Amino acid sequence: MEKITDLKELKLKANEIRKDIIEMLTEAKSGHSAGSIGMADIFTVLYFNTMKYNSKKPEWNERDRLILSHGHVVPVRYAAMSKAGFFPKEELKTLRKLGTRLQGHPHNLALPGIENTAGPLGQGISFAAGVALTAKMNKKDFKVFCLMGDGEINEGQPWEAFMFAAKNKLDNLIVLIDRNFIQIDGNTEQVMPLDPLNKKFESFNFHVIELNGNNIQELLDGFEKAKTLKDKPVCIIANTVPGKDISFMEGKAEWHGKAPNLEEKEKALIELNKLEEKIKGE
Ligand SMILES: Cc1ncc(C[n+]2csc(CCOP(=O)(O)OP(=O)(O)O)c2C)c(N)n1
Ligand SMILES: [Mg+2]
Repeated sequence: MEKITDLKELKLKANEIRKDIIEMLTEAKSGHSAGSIGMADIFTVLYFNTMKYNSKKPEWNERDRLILSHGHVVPVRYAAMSKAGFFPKEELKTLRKLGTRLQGHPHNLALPGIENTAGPLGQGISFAAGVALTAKMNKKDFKVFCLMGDGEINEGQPWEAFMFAAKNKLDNLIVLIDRNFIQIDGNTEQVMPLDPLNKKFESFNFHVIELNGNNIQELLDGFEKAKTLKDKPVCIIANTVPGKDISFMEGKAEWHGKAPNLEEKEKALIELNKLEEKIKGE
């Protein structure tokens, strides 16, 4: 993998990923914009700094496992994976098309590098806990990263998996909650309040790290710290802005499951291109 430490370079990558997501979703005419765009910084740091993997040998046994539990944000993963060399950028255009490897929800048998099939919320974490336990039993030292939506943990199943992970002291498991305060029906605190989320995880015997999930430096530091913590699984509560850097999308639950039309695509790309110039000038 390509390990990038330069902040500016990482910021530019995240911006490119956001542009790719906009292009892909507009072409597909459907998909989940807000969550995917909001997680661009997280995926940038994971794929270009934090995780160990080999995009030319996706099955390499020592790789870190990235398990995406809220599968609907997979466009951000595809955009990062194509940049990391798993498949050509051209293929991004096939998102959600008939017969594609880039399904609207991830299909692990379709695309090498995708660890789990997802779509039904709440399940990826159970799989991730199983992988982490197996790694411990086999004395493997890779990490298991499990990314989850905040609305996703309205489901009961994750809490069973969290108890299981704590019981088994799975300190090789790093759960990241995309705390963007939106879900399909609106604001998370109105639909099903989660706060105080940090206290919930502490009481479930997790180490808890809270950070700004749109701040590259905080993400770099947070993941490095998470890798060193012992005896308990780790939960990173990553506060993000859904639709980040696209003015008409930021913070809006209506963009949870909607794709931009052609006009909205142009507007978004103008904003992201301006931001690119700004980052270059920093
Ligand atoms: C078991 C299950 N129930 C319902 C859905 C429909 N659904 C898809 S995404 C979503 C909202 C999830 O919220 P969150 O995890 O916060 O994602 P975000 O809106 O932030 O992208 C729902 C209810 C589903 N995919 N699986
Ligand atoms: Mg959410």
